[in-house]
Amino acid sequence: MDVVYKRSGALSDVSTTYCPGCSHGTAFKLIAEISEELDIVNKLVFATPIGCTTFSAPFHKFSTFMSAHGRAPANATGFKRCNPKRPVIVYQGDGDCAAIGTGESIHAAARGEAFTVVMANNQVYGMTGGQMAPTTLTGQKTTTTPNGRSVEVTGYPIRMAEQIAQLEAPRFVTRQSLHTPKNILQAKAAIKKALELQINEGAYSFVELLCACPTNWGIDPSGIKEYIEKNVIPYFPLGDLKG
Ligand SMILES: Cc1ncc(C[n+]2csc(CCOP(=O)(O)OP(=O)(O)O)c2C)c(N)n1
Repeated sequence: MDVVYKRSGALSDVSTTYCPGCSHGTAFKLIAEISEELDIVNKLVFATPIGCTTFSAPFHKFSTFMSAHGRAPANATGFKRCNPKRPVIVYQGDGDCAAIGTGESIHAAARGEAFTVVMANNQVYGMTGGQMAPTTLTGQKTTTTPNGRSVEVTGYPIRMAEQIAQLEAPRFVTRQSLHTPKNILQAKAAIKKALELQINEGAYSFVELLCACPTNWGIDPSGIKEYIEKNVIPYFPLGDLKG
C-alpha cells in the first residue's frame, strides 16, 4: 500500500494543546514537513518570543530559544551571526512582530539578517485573552474594543508585509493564509522558498500567515473559512510583495 500521508518525524508524538481551529499547529506542521524535505531537522533553530507560540516547544524536535516579547529578531541576529550555518526561523505573533517588537522587526529586516520571519497574523493578542492588536480590523470586536475597533481612537490596522517589502534588504516578502487546503499548500511553498533563500543565499525573508483564532474572534471553528474570506483577506490581500 502506498503511503499518502504520514506525520512528520520532526514533530513530537504529543497532542496539541492549542484551541480548536487555531492555526499555529498547522504552521508548525508545515515547518516540520519542510525541515524534513530540506534535511535540516537537526540544524533548524526555531526562535520564539512571547505569545501563543511560546507553547510550541513540546510539539517539535528543533533546537529552540525563547525571547522576551518582541525581541526574537534581535536575539536571532546575535545567534545567526555567531552560527551562520544554522537555519533560523523567527516565529512571531502579529502583536509581537508589529507592536511590541516593531523596532526589532523593522531593523532586522532593514539589515537583511540571514533568517526567515514567519508572522502568524490572527488579528488579536491571543495568549492574553484577545485584546486589540496592531492588525485588528476596523470594527472588529475584541476584549479592549468591545464596540468594535474605531479608527478615530486607535488608528488603522498595520499591514506588516507591506512595511517590510518597501525596505531594500528583504529578498522575499509574501502574505499567505492557512484557511483552506489549497492555501495551506501555497503557504508551505512560500516558507520553503524563504528557507531555501536563507540557506543558499543568506537572505532575509518575511512570510506573513493569516491565521485563525476562533476562540478570541468569538466564532465557531467551522466558520473560519467564511470569516477569513469575508473579513480578513479584503484588508490583508494574499500574494508575493517582493521576490
Ligand atoms: C513587554 C510585554 N508586554 C506585554 C506582555 C503580555 N503579553 C504576553 S503574550 C501577549 C500577546 C501576544 O499576542 P501575539 O503576539 O499576537 O501572539 P498570539 O498569542 O496571538 O499568537 C501579551 C500582550 C508581555 N509578556 N511582555
